Amino acid sequence: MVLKLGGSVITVKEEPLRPDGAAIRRLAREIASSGIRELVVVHGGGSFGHPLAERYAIHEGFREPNQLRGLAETHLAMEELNKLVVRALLAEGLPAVPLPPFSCFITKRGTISRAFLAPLKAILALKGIPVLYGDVVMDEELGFTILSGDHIVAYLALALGASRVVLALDVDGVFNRDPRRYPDAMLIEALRPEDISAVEAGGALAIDVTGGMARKLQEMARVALAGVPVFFTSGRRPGNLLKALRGEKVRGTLLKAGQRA
Ligand code: IP8
Repeated sequence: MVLKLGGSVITVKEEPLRPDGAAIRRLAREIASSGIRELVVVHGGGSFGHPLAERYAIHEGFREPNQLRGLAETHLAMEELNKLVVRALLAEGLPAVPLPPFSCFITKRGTISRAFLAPLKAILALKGIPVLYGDVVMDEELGFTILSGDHIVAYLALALGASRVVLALDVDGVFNRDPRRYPDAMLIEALRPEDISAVEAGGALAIDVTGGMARKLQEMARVALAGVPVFFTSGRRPGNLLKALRGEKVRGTLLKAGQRA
């Protein structure tokens, strides 16, 4: 299984470099209680990765030498956050092992073009839990760029033949409108990858997603189309992740090929 811990769940979004220690510890506890051990964890950047990446325009690629400093600082900040996540998992007795994406992926215009998965597979073979994260990466055309945790999740789910993917977000799942702006937004409990392409083509299903969620859905549609179900739930509501990992019923969105919409 591949699990993503959203950056806005494990950090305080409004304050640069501020982790949400309580959330990190609780999520680590829920992972431990789930009993699932064949697992890859990927976490997002939240207030550790994004402000620095933005300040140095890392996602736009190399333009001037000072950006290299930003590349280093963004990576170091992500390593700090990764350290907190790994330590919390270790504290729960889980065999978590940090794995820096900067050292095992190369992208081409932001899409993973080369991957060195031998260390990850070796960790899994020893029943360890690799813990990756959205990171800076070297890019074949741009020089460098940002590799999102979502892209890593999709890539690994397909490359490893995952049985399922769980995303712990700061919202309950996929809504028909942005729930932060519209209190009447409705949660979509079941979604097919075909519905997402229909949305992009201006189709009938009313999903008004913007920014982060739109990109997330595109990444996860690829996964679902390959037959790997993806479940979105809130990592902010205590107990949700535990239930989702156990496959128990919990509020969220199931993105799966072939089901009824
Ligand atoms: O939060 C981005 O990862 P995400 C990480 O999964 C950085 O999009 C370094 C900004």
